[in-house]
Amino acid sequence: MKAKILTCLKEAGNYVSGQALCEQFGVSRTAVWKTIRQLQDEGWEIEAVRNRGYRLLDSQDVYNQAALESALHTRWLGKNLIYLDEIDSTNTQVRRLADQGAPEGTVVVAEQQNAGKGRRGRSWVGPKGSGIWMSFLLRPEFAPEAASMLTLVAAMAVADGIREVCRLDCQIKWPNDIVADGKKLCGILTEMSSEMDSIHYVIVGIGINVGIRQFPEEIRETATSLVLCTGESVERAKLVDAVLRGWEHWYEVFLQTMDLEGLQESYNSQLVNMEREVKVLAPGGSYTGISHGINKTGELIVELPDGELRNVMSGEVSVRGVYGYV
Ligand code: BTX
Repeated sequence: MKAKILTCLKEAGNYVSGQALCEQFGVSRTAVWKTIRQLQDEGWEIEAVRNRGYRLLDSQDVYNQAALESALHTRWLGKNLIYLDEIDSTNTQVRRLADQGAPEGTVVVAEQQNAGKGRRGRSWVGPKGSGIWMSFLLRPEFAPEAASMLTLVAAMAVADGIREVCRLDCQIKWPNDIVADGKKLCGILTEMSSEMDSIHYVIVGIGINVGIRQFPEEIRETATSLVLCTGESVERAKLVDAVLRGWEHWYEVFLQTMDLEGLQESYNSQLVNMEREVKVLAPGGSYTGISHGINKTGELIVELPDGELRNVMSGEVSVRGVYGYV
């Protein structure tokens, strides 16, 4: 009911009479009034004017179950959406739900993560009120080898979403970071539960720094946020919607060929290190070369000084600019 009334007020963009809301949702005036009060308590600024009705004031960053449900315009992703004030990690929570049989497209969004995960056991800083920390569940039928490409699909979705909602020209740092001003704005963690030749499920976790103004010392040089880059606040529910819609689009493109053929050109055009010298940090040692972008399976093509072309797989390596993070 809350989400429905909110959606109605958002779409109207003007006054909606109490009577119209009663009729549309088949409830009493008191029920409408109570719902409006609840929305106001959650932080929505709703004006109530006698003889005109209710009007939602400009876009506001209210972030909860109703705000997310009313912002969502996806076709299938997030139809089962769970908002939590606090959790260890949204990836871990989706894993728990997956093990209990949650359907494909389940999305978990948290206001705060206390044990956010990065790749290879690293941790992710996810403070309250200042980011989008979310994960979603897929139950694909393709072979486990293809799953590593999904991180790149997610990067496309996030970059599109940020451009649409924040008008910020961000870039992709292969394979899984979104960067702006040469610093990390977003990280993506894809996890999988599988057998030799079949996938039980995949979890795609996305962390976007939205309103963080000060980062812990260790990452101050390499991390940034939307507010630091644009100076403007962001309606997070709107950005969640844009990213999830972006996922639906690019995932469909991916499924047509089961590889990145349809995404490759767009991905490479956004690649921060395209045709630049990069340093590849591999377990067996590091080396430098020129990055020529990804191939259709998502490997980074790096040209070594002797002209040899090497296809670098994500997984164990990190890629840096020769002079720093990008
Ligand atoms: P990564 O391993 O590429 O990056 C992790 C590294 O990034 C850390 O070691 C640290 O140096 C740095 N870092 C930590 N927090 C931040 C931050 N907020 N902004 C910028 N840099 C940071 C990237 O792993 C994958 C991160 C995925 C995070 C999402 S949030 C929702 C979901 N749940 C969850 O537990 N993880 C994912």
